[in-house]
Formats: sequence, structure tokens, C-alpha cells
Amino acid sequence: MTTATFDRRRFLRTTAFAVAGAMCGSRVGDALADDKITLRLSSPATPGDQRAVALTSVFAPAVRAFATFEPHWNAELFKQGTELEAIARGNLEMSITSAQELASLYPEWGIFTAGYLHRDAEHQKKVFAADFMDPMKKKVEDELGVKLLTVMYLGRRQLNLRIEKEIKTPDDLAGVKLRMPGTDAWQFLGKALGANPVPVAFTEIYTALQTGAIDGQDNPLPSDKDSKFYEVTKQICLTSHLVDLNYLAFSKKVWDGLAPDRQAAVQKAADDAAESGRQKQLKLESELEQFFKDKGLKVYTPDVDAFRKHVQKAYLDSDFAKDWPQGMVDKINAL
Ligand code: KDO
Repeated sequence: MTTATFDRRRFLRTTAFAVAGAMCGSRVGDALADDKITLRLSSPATPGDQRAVALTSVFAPAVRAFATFEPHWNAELFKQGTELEAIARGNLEMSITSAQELASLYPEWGIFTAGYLHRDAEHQKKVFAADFMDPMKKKVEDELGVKLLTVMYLGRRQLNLRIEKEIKTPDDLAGVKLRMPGTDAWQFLGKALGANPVPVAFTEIYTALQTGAIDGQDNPLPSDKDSKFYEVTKQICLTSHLVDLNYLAFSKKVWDGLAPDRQAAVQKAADDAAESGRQKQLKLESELEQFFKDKGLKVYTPDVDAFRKHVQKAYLDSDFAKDWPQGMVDKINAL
């Protein structure tokens, strides 16, 4: 089981050189002059995931006049968690990033990784559009060379376990080996839920469940269906502990090389794709409980209040909260 370990200082130091290096010639620079640019995207998402479907069916056609969208799903081009570095070095143009990945570089983004903070898909849009996000987005553009085009709805993360034990409160998760993605922010969420978090890449979850290397994982219902996790698990416990999101990341260098009308076209294509995926994901979420029950899984709601209290206390008592911009939790709750 592999996950990307991270040396933030080494990365930011080498990135500065890489961003500069990318300035003096990439396959994009050469192409700008007289033909289409190529937008390579790498993501661990599967081709059937609603974010992937939206990018291939809405984003790609909308930019086809001047860009070829070249997706690489199932982390086939870059390992989960290494895509931002690849964009900064000029080896990739797009990715589906997360607050957890950004928080590994800029701890202030950790606020968006906290459980039970975002209320729903519309709240995510309001927060992303809020002016208090501007300086955070600008820092990622200036220092990392990554533009965050739009927010994508991934869904309500639920516990999906291969063990039979009923989980009602965080205490019931004590000692449960719960797979979480490999960044510190994700590992902390696993601990805050009461479990024993184990870092495993998304593309390796199925095998880890099958072999018993882990007792469970957390993802939104559409991902559990799409990746067939129901084949190797016995229950879904509806904690809704994180209303999860991603950001569509785009190379700032490529963006700056586009004429204003093409920048506007890319921005609209990204927002339209995000909205299309969001509505489809919400519809799936509302329909899938019965699907899993029909597959023989137990699907039930635990004491969500107990989980919310336990998780929120864990964050507020943690070092993570020290990096959160002053007063931003209140601003987010007020939206
Ligand atoms: C996961 O690894 O569980 C996760 O859901 C984390 C998300 O931030 C995102 O990376 C997602 O995987 C991938 O896009 C695969 O769906």
C-alpha cells in the first residue's frame, strides 16, 4: 500500500525553480502559436465517476475549438496526491485536487478538511465564491502556479465496512482499521471519527478490503457503487461526516497563455461541467441506499450528533485549527 509522503519545504523550494523552468518552454508554449493546446488531466477517479463524465461530456466539447482535453483516470499518469506538483513543474495541465492536498502545502486550507463544516453542495459553492477565499486562491496561483477554476461536489462521505459490528457512536470505531487517503488532514479526520486510520491510495482500496488489510473505508455512495466496494463490504453507516468537495486545478501558465475570450470559455466550461456533475451526483446519492440494500449490505444511520460533537471537538482541540484563518469558521457558518 503506497501513499505520497510529503516534504513541504523541499517541494516549495524546488517548485519555484520548476515554475520558472516551465516558463521557458513546454509543449503548451510551442502549441499556442499555431494549433490546439493539449490539456492533460490526471486523477485517481474512475471514468464512470460523475466528475469524470462531466469533464468529458461538458468541459471537453466546450473547449474543443482551441484545446484537446486528454484525461488520465485511475491515477494512470500521476499517483494520487502528486498531481499538484506535476502541474507546478509543467508536466501536467489539470487535476481534480482537494483541500486536503492543498492543506499539505498551505495549512490554512485545512479548514475545509474539517468534518461537519460544509452543509451541502450549495454551501460549498457559496464558500468557494466568497471574497475571503480570494487571498487563499491567489497564493496558490502565485506560489504554486495552480489556478482553482471551480468547486466540484464529491458528496457526503459515509463509513463503508467489511466488519459486521454495528457502529452507533465514535466509541464503536475504536480499533477499527479505517482506510483514509494519505495526507495528514485525511488521517486526522479518521482519528477524529474514533477509528484507527490507515493510509491507502484510492486505487488500492478494493484489494485492501478484499484481503482484510483494512476493516473499512469512507467515500460517498456514488464512489462505493462506481468502484464496486459493495462487493467486498457488509455495511454502510451514514455518518455524513464530510460533505466532500474537489477543486478543478488548472495550470496558471497555460491560463496566462490564453486569450481573454478563451479564458472565459475555459471558466464557463469548468463551471458548467461542475454543475452538471453536481446535479447527477446529488441524484445518485438520493437513490443509492436501496441499491446497496439490494446488494445485501446493511445501510443505517448512527447517532450523527454524537459523531458531529466528537469530530468538531477533535478539530477545535487540535493543532490544525491554529492554522485556520481567524474568524473563518463563523464566516463559513454564516453563508
Ligand atoms: C479518496 O481517496 O477516498 C477520495 O475520495 C479523496 C478525494 O479527495 C478524491 O481524491 C477522490 O478520492 C478521487 O477523486 C477518487 O474518487
